[in-house]
Amino acid sequence: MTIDLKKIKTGDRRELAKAITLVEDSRSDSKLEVEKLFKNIPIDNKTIRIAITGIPGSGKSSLIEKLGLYAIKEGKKVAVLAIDPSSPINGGSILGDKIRMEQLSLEKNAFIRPSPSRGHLGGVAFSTFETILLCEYAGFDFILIETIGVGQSEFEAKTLSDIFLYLAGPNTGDEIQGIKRGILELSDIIVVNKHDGDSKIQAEVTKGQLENSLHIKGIDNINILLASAIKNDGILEIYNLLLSLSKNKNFFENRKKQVDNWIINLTLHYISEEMKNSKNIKMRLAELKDEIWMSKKSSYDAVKSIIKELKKDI
Ligand SMILES: Nc1nc2c(ncn2[C@@H]2O[C@H](COP(=O)(O)OP(=O)(O)OP(=O)(O)O)[C@@H](O)[C@H]2O)c(=O)[nH]1
Ligand SMILES: [Mg+2]
Repeated sequence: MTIDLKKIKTGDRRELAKAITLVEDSRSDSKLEVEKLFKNIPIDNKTIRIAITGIPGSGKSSLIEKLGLYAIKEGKKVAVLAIDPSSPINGGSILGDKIRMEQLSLEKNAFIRPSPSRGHLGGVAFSTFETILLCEYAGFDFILIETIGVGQSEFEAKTLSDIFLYLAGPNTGDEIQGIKRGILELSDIIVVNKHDGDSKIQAEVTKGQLENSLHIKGIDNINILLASAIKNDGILEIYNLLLSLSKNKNFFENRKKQVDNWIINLTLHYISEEMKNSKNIKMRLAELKDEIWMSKKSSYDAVKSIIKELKKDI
């Protein structure tokens, strides 16, 4: 599969989708194509990458749709991506089916891409990063990444984004108890959604509880806002806050970290592929297994010897 970058640059969606499929494909001949592709894709630092996480049902997709529509009105081009860590393991996608976003998907300045339906373990993060770069190359400047709170996906999303938004529901203290350790602290913005109808007061209570729980931890630099995605309430405030946070002085430092992370993940991927495909290592492993089994070698010595073999190969 060859990709025509000029087509992507001039707004050809099918070509962009083709390139993303290639990036998600772990076969080594695809990786060679991807390698060629990224020789010609510059890194664009004029965009904003926002990760949105929160427990299932808190309204992430609903909020993303409204934020996306607002950003388009403000002249942005919006890409919505999903990270779903369940997909590489079971070949399915929890999130993929759920990000329908009917209104947003009708917009010509929106591009919605469900999570990779297959992929390599540990590769979701770097293939998503490459997808971000491709979308930016295609002119999308407002990148929204939805992730569910499974496995390491929020932490991966953090390494891919400039701004981390945690979306809470008005679910009383139970939800706060249940939030994975460290997630609130990673956030730049916390939004308590469903600030409407019967849950309006509860959303305000939740906001107060979140403020308290952060205050107790000595954290006072996280913005907590109320919103109603359904009623399109509070979207303007969130949008403005996102824009002002993106002008933060740490922006470039954070972007450099994102690239570092990409390179490290890519390197690990290449090393593991090299190991899987190397006949020498397979042979050496077979010998070592016996030696360890008979206590002639320690496992650590075996690892060193595999690394030596790998160095020869590379
Ligand atoms: N009352 C109210 N309901 C909302 C609001 N936002 C979303 N919902 C409802 O909450 C449910 C879940 O919304 P989604 O946007 O799919 O939530 P999600 O967080 O993306 O869910 P998952 O992708 O399953 O994790 C839907 O029934 C929405 O209609 C809101 O602001 N107010
Ligand atoms: Mg969703």
